Amino acid sequence: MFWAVVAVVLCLVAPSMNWWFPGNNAEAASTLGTRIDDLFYLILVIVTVTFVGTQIALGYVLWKGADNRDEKAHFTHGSHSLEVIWTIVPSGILLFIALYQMDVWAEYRVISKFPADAVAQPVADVTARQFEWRIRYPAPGRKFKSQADIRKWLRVPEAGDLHYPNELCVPTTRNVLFYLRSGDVQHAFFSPELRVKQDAVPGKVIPVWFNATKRGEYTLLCAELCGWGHYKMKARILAVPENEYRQYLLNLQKELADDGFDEDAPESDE
Ligand SMILES: [Cu+2]
Repeated sequence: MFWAVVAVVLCLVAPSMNWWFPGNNAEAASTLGTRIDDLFYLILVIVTVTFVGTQIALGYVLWKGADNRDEKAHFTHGSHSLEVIWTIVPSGILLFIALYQMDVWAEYRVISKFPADAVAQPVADVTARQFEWRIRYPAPGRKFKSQADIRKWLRVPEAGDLHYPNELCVPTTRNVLFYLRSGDVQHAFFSPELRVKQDAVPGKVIPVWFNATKRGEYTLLCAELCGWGHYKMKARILAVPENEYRQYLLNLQKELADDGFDEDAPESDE
């Protein structure tokens, strides 16, 4: 009884103590993340009902058996019909979960199911390498050049693109898409609060989208052991309102154009 009470109390207080899912009050900070969490909770409910049910059944059998000291225990090699039942029922549950999650999976991974506005205008190109994240944005007010070639996964860096390491800035409440690639070995782009996780595979350019619902600074980690400096691949994702996002790009442009030599010298545009 003690452990059962501890378990229930822990489950109740965990979200507010930040012992549960990453994010404020254990809430996902992206639209799709919320649906991924819903899938998790569905599975959690199924597992909990099964676990509690079997434990109660076990307790009942032990309780009843302890009372009955006269009768000899019944020994059996198994029951064919029971075996059939406990194979078919879990198979049915697994099949149900597999079908039920297909929409979320498709929206998460299949580019033809991505939001069209995100696909039309990728915000960044993210390259993982030992041991950092290299972010490239199109120059403010510009789209990535080879827009028409996106489906062929061909995009060519342009003069004027903005490059910055270990910080990805995106606008909030908008579907944003970036392309993920690796410069060397396999890495994995992981943002726990946004529930975004995608391997960066050498030779592949992989589109990833999300919609950050709240302003915030979110963790970006490498989730694939990629070498001695793997631990150094902690970066961040800044989600800010649209106007601040534009200002961020303008500031970055200014910063990159600054040679840092003489503050009074006139700045060139490119
Ligand atoms: Cu890595």
